[in-house]
Amino acid sequence: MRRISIDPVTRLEGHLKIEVTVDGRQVTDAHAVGTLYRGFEPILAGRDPRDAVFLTQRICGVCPVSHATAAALALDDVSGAAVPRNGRLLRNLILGGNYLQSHIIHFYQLSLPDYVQGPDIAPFTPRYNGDFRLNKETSDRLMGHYFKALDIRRKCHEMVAQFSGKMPHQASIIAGGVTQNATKERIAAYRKLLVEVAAFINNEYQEDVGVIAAAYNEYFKLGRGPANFLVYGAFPLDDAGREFLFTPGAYINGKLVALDKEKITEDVSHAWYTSAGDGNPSDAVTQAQYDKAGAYSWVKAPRYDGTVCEVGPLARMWTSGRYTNGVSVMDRIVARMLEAKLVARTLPAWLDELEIGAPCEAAVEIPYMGVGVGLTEAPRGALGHWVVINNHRIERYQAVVPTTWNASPRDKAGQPGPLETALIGLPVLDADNPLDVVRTVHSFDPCLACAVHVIKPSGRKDQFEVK
Ligand code: NFE
Ligand code: MG
Repeated sequence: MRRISIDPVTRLEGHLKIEVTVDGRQVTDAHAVGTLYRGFEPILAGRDPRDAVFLTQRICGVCPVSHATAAALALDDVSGAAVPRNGRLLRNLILGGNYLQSHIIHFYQLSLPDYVQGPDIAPFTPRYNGDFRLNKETSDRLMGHYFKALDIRRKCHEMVAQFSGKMPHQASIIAGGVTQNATKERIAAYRKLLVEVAAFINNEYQEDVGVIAAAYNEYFKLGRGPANFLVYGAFPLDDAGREFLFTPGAYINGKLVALDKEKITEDVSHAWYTSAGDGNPSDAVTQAQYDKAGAYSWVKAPRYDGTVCEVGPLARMWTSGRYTNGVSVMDRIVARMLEAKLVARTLPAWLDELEIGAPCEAAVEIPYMGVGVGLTEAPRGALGHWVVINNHRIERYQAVVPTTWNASPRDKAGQPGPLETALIGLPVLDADNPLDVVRTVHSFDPCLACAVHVIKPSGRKDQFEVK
C-alpha cells in the first residue's frame, strides 16, 4: 500500500493536489484537494450589482466570458430584461469564440504532453517518465501542432475581440445585452478568423485526437467517474430563451430528466467552510473555517438532488444524444473535440442572423431588491451565478462553477466527487510515475481558479492561513 501525493498537478489552471492510495497496482482511495485561496463571493457583497459582470470575470483568465455571461443572465433575470436578438447573437458569438480557444488549449497545451514526449526543455520538463507510444515522426508532427495551436488561440481571442474588446476580459456583455454594435467590418473580420480556426479544428485537432485515441485505446475504459451528468444549457437559439444549442438537462442513474434549479445545492461538510455554506446557493453564505474536522479542500461539493454529477463537454454531448460512446478519460477528450467542431460550424449562422443597425441591448433597471439566477455553460461545464440584491446593492453572491462540481470533495453522505470517483479503481502501472492518474485528472480539464473563488485572505489571518 502506498500513498501518492501530486501537489500541484501541473498543466491545469490553479492549484490542485491529488492524493491517491495505491494498493498493488490499483488506486483504492482518492482525494482531490483545492489548495487555492481566492476572494470573489465575499468581495462582491456591498457592491453595485452591475459590477458583478466585470468583477466575476477576474475569477479566471480562461473562461472569463462564461462568468460575464452568468452574471449578466442573473441580472437579466432579477430585472426582467428582454435582451434583443442582436444582443443574444453577439453574446453567443463572444462565448463561442472563447469556447474554441479553451477547448484547443486543453487538448494541445494541457493534455497532449501526457501522451507525447515533447522536447527536453521547459515547459515539457520536468515530467514523469512513462509509456509514450508514438514514434518520433508522429510525435514531432503533433508537437508542431502544439505550437500552431498557440497561434490559433490568439486568432480565437481576436474573433472575440471584434465584439467584446481586448481579451481575456471582455468589456461589452452587460445586463440587457451587449454594448458593441454589429457592423459589416466586424462581422467580416470575425468570419475570416473563424475560417482559419475552424480549419484547424476540423483537420489537426480532429486528426490528432484520433491518433491519441488509437494509440492509448485502453483509456476508453478508464476513469469512468459517476456517469451522472448535469447541463444547465447555453447558446440560446431564440429570444425567449426556450431553445439552446446545448440543451439543459440531467442524466441521473441512466435516465434523462428535466433540469430543476431548486435541486442544486452545495455541501461543505468536507470543505473548509462553516455550515452557512450548505444548501441552495440563493440562501448560502460563504464563511471560511480552516480548523474543521473532516475538511480537506477549499472546493465545496455541489450536488444535484443529492447526486454526484460530472459536468462539461462529455455531459453536454451525452445528454443531447450527440455522443454516447462511453464515459472515460478518452471519451472526455473526444467529446471536447466534437463539441469544438459543433460550435465552430454553428457560429457562422449567428453571424448571418445579425441585423446591422438593430439594437444590441435593452435598457435595464436593477430593482431595489430581488434574487437573480444566471445559468449557463462554461467550456468546462455547468456554471451558475446567484445574486441577492438588497437596497440596490449585492447582499450575497454565489458562484457554483464547473470545477466545483468535478473536483468536489466528499459530501455529508460520504460520496466522493466525480474526479475522485474516476480515480478510484484506476490501474497505476508505475507508482513513481503516476501518468495514469495525471491523464485522468486532465481529462476533466480542471480549473481551480474557477472552483475556489471564495476566500478573502485578509483580516482574520488565523482563520485563513494553511498551517
Ligand atoms: Ni477557470 Fe471555468 C470554465 C468556469 S471552470 S475555467 O470553463 O466557470 O471551473
Ligand atoms: Mg462558489
